[in-house]
Amino acid sequence: MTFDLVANDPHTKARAGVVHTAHGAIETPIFMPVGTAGTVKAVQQRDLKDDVQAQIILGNTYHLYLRPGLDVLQKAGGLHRFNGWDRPILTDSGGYQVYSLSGTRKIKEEGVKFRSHIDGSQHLFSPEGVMDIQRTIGADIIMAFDECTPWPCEYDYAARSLDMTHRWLKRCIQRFDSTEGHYGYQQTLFPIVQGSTFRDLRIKSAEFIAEQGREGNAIGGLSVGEPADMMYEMTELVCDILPQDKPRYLMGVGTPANILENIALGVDMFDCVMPTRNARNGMLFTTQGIMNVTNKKWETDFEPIDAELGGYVSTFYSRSYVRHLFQSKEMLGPQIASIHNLTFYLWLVKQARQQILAGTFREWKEKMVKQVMTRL
Ligand code: PRF
Repeated sequence: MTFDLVANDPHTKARAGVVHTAHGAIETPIFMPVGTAGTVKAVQQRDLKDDVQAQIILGNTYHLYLRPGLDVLQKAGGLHRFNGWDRPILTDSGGYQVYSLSGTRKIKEEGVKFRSHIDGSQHLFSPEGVMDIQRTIGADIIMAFDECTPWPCEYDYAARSLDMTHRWLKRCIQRFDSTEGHYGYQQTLFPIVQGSTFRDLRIKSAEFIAEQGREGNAIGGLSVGEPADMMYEMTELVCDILPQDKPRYLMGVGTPANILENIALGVDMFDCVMPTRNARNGMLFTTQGIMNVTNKKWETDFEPIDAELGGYVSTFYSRSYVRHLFQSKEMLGPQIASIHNLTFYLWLVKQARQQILAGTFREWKEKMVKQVMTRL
């Protein structure tokens, strides 16, 4: 994997770049739709490509390991072959899902013992094991095994957890660098900065991660309940330490405003369940603001969902019709809403990239943050 830094915005720390992977290029800043179980929920791969114009999607080690399991994935020839998505894929390590999803779990130096949320069976995720699993899944970008601390978090806990995450990273690197991909193409390992919302821990972690000299770096442990200003303070601090010439991935962020503010601080890659999860509840993100399409207000609004956005579903279906689909609990409602929201998120980062290239990002961002967060 390589990264070309194409432009630095003159007025903010925003950048435009291109990430090259074995499955093609990704223009940054980019948003990556979340495909937890090997599917971006309710959206076909064809629509992800043609309508949403997704360049890279996510998968989750935790879910894919439990179901369909490694045997199936290995026999399929990896996740790309299994789900038919031939563009880049990134897998998260389970260093987040194992804490949020599994019932009982025990964190030790060796790794994390947990019970499956599906059948209660017992498993151990170790740094080495998680590298091996992500080799079998075959994503282009794989993530280190970390502990995402909850927020708020005692300083002592955050400090001890961070040291363990750093020791785990060393074990991840050791395993990753002594193994090869199963399917004949290169994969790359991103380490993850932690340290909760403590400035000294974040600095220590960013310096440690930078020293590893990997091809890209991630920032974890944010957007876990802390105020947005605190998140921005941490991202800025960390981005100023991480190398300029490597992509920076902020994990699990966020609202359209969060994405624009973090782009301004030097983040290149984002993922979040928000556009798809909220779509399934009838929340639509549009160029003019946020609408709850289930509201009575839209009952006879026959305008398209978002004429300005363009794209097939957003201009073809009316607000009234989508509201009706949600009222009737029709499956097509969540499908249209998911495609629409993802199209909007990909549009937003593409616009951001163009504004960075044109040197007009700062003014545009100030206007857009207000506009896209307006409650319609
Ligand atoms: N670590 C990992 N995955 C994550 C996070 C993290 O800290 C977050 C935090 N927002 C989302 N996904 N491995």
